[in-house]
Amino acid sequence: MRRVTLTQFLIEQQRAGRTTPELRLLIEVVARAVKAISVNVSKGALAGVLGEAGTDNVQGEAQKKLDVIANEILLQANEWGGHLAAMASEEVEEVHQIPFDYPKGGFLLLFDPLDGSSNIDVNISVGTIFSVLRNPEGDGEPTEQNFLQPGRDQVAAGYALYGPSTQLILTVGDGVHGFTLDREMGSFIYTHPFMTVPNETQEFAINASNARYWEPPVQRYIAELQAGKSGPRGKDFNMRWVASMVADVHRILTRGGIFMYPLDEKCRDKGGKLRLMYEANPMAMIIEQAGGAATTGRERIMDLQPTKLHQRVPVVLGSAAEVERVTKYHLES
Ligand code: AHM
Ligand code: MG
Repeated sequence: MRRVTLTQFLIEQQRAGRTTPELRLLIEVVARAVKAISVNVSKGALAGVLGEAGTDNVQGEAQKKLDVIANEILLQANEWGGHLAAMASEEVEEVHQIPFDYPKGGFLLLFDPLDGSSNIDVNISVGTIFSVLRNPEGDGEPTEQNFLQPGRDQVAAGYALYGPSTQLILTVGDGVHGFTLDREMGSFIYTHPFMTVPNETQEFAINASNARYWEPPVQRYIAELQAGKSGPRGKDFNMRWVASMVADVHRILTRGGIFMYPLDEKCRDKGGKLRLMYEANPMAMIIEQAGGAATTGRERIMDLQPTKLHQRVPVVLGSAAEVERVTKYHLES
């Protein structure tokens, strides 16, 4: 079998005019950081990287040691390459500026360094999610305002899944492509070309312990799925909830389904649970590029005009027919 590495894939994309040398470099540097995070995640207790860091992040959540390590790896890896104007991280309150002694480039990089961090200490899959925007023209250091662009303006998005194998899933707006880390060689190999979300599905992912807080359209939709063969859907549905968005979305990308973190009474004040810029937008781009759909239950995620860097939103994504049904139930109510 001809083994195509991530580097070769990106160079071929560049030759075909689908990416630029600057974006190629950016993705390669993110992939290098992902390899370093993967090494740390896989060492676990042997490297003393489990447990709490003893600090809170901007969201007021206790940071795990690996949250802090992954964040540092991504910031440091991406500072020097000359392809970025600035970065923003779920773990950092303010925009991260490029140190003055490095050249600057035209892109903005946003990331959730370690998604699903409640799973770290129990040795269950976690991930990294990233999104790339263009820095709007203008002088001076990028501000929060520069980042507040709708998801449809993303030039690339991706995630890494640190599971039994480490995978990198990527889109530059021309389909979704998956790579698997060859740990001995230290390179990502192109293993999953043009991934698509099957339209027909019998699987759903939601934190069912929040059922009593859900809004009526979500209650209705989930009740219909749970009614199985004898209910209005006429078939049985299965439920899975890893509680790592990356792992739950990856399952949907592989075998279809719907993932929901809807608005509920518990997260209403915050606007939702998941973050628009670091989680919802990049995952929405990947799912749409794979033929699926992504809404808040009411509107397309990638059409939202962000108002804050750390904004939270409800998320409904996956197989298009299911997402459309959930959205219809919301709009009817
Ligand atoms: P994190 O970025 O702090 O890890 O939080 C996001 C995670 C998602 O990966 C996952 O879908 C959700 O939070 C799990 O929430 P819950 O604790 O309700 O299961
Ligand atoms: Mg997260």
